[in-house]
Amino acid sequence: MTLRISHLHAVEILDSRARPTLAVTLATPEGVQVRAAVPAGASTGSREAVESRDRERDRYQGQGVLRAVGHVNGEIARELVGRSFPTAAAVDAELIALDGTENKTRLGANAIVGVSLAATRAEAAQRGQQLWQFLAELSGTAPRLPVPHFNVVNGGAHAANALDFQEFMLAPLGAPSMAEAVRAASEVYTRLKARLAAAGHTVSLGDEGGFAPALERPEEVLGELVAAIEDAGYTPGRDGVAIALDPAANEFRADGHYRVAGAELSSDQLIDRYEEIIDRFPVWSVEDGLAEDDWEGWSRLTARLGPRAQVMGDDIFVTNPAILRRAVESGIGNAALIKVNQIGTVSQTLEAVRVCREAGYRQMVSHRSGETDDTFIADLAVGIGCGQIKSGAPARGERVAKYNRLLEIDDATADSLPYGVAVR
Ligand code: 2PG
Ligand code: MG
Repeated sequence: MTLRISHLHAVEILDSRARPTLAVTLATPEGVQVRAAVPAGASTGSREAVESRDRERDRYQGQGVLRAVGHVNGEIARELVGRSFPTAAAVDAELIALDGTENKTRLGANAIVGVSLAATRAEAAQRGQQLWQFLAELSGTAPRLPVPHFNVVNGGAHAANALDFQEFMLAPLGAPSMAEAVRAASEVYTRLKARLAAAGHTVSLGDEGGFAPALERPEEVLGELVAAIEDAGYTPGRDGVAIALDPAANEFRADGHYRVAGAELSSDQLIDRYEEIIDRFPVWSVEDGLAEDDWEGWSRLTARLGPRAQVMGDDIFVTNPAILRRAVESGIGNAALIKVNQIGTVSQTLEAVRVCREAGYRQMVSHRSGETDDTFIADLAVGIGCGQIKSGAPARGERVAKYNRLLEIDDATADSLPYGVAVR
């Protein structure tokens, strides 16, 4: 099979946070037409592939992406249109070579990832396969429906409240199916809203569709979550609905300390705090518990929490195969968040997944806080068979688009795919 590109075009559109991003369309002479839209983060790791922003102050406060759009429609289209590639991975290799920088700074990671996502979709369509089936073949894994992790309370860089921890997620580990997981999340979300409103809190939403109450201490939020799970008739814990945290500690690290609810904590004091939290609440996964530059802290974090919980790296690993290899050697973390736009191409993302798999690290596919209607990550999660995804709350169109795609994959496969976290 060859992938011939007859048309490639980018346009500046908006993401869910009113910031510009790109949509890319790609067509082949055989009549395949696909589209991909690019997400963007707010709490980013310093070693992520670098997106291109116009920096023209009088236009979108400098956040425009017309230069990235121009790169797709100019240099990249000139290079790719009219050519045949053996695979979408060969298109990725071409993009990486054309950019020529370590972090995709020249053409922009947002331009490159848009083309990479579109090329992957096009190859799947050309082969007459569902995207998840094609990705499963590429990564050599048995497809699986992932446990969705619903971010129902937002703090940190995703909300204007005083909560330092960024994400409090519901993880229906004990649900019998994708449909029941979505149902549990919706029911708990509704109960949580009622509880917060009854306690006099605002029920306005953060960037990922979770509530953003004026609570400060993470333990207070966890107490509300456990109560809401029970109110909705579910069992808090791994047999029912568990909880996952993404404190995103980069964002509250200052002068070698961590600031949590007004207290200044050392790495070890923060690890103590996580241990107490895991003792008291059904928290099964902690992402970015410490900052990306605190590797020594991370090795103690992994040793102490690892036997009891998933120790997930996001900003520290940035879906980068080389960084992941170093982390594996140093025993940092036992799971990795997977975000295509952190590394910038689908093939490098699949390489990061391979590194994790070989090392016995679990993976969770993730959205970004700035999203679109694109559902690529739902298929990616099914295809790589990792059994975990996070895509925000069970509310707001750009978040539920991914969960709805998972429900449709489940239906289309007549419940034949297993549901649940992959045993590594
Ligand atoms: C995270 C992500 C997604 P952002 O930290 O895991 O939830 O946030 O996209 O802002 O980096
Ligand atoms: Mg994170």
